[in-house]
Amino acid sequence: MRRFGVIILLIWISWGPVTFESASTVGQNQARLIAPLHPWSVLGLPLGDLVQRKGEGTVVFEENTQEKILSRVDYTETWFGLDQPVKAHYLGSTTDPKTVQQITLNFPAGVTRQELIEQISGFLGEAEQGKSDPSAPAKYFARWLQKGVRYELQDFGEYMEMYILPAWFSGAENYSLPGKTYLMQKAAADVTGDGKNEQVLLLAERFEDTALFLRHIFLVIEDPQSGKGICQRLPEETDGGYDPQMQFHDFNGDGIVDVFLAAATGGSGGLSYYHIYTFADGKTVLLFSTAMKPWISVKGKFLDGYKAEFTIQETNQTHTIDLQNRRSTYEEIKVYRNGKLLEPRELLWLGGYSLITPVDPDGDNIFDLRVIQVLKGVANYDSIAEIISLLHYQDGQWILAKVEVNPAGE
Ligand SMILES: [Ca+2]
Ligand SMILES: [Ca+2]
Repeated sequence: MRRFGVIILLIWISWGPVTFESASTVGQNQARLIAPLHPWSVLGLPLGDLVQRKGEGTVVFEENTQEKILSRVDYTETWFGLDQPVKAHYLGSTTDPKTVQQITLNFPAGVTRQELIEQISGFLGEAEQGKSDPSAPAKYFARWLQKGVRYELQDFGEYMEMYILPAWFSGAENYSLPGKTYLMQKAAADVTGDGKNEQVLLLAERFEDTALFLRHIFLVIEDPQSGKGICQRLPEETDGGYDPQMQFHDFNGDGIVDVFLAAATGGSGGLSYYHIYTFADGKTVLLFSTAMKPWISVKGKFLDGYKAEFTIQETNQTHTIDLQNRRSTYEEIKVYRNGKLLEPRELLWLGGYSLITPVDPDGDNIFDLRVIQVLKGVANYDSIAEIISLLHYQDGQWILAKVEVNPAGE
């Protein structure tokens, strides 16, 4: 069987020590790595850059009368936290410069299909799986979609392979979207309220093939029968971000699930954009966005004795925070001298959103928003208090239901 579909000449070259990069380019929350380099940042990368970043590998050149063209690089490396290393082939495109267009994994013998699918699902979520078409060479398949990357496992009986490819959205032209639109997440949910599920697709356009920051994020709501649908682009000023995700909850209490969207902005403060759309009765309404009016406003200042005082306008409550634990820093950067403020200084309230979580405190299946914002002291790095508010949707508007203050880091 032709596994790679191209005639290749293998040449073994060593490039020095293997370097495994940290996950910092992918996202800090991913405690366990899918692979040494996440496919999302590798697919589309020039092969030469891949070798530079990953170091030693087995380099495969295409046969050509004039020159040797790098067409593939192989590494033996850890994937999906498996005990045994996996043979990973990074296949180059036919275009110039050659970029990684597919990663093929050969799994070691000794792992059963069920074990493997279970292990991978721990990283990628539940698989779509089943027996392959009788005409296909493989016996069984399992597929995952995660973060704009498709993973397709094929069990050929004697061996198992996985093909990893960019998850291009096949219907881009139906909605006048760019050809390179990624499918980030898909779900079936009745967002219109007619009792039938729609196909809800979270799509994104990148600045370039390996850019981590997404240029635009879109939602497509499709009727799975007719394939017809609508495409909703997020509001232009907040339609970019990293790692967008959607959830389905009813926020406005009409009994129909709404679409909650989160995307990190990647700023130094670790902020995110949030949106909620409702598609009830076929009408698209933006129910919530972090660009809407600020829900709370905070004003405060430093006080003598390493303290700060601030007032939340909406609750008209004043809070005092003890800042003794950072006295040496404040003395060093000349905010205080011997506990005395050198000059009047206000606290920084930037109003950005650190985290918004859908919550249902009373269990009535109508969700509220738990909103965390951070009050800063002398600079963005100096978080002094977390302001946690609860927003509840009622009679066509969001109402501030509760506000809590916690010293930062506690
Ligand atoms: Ca529906
Ligand atoms: Ca609703």
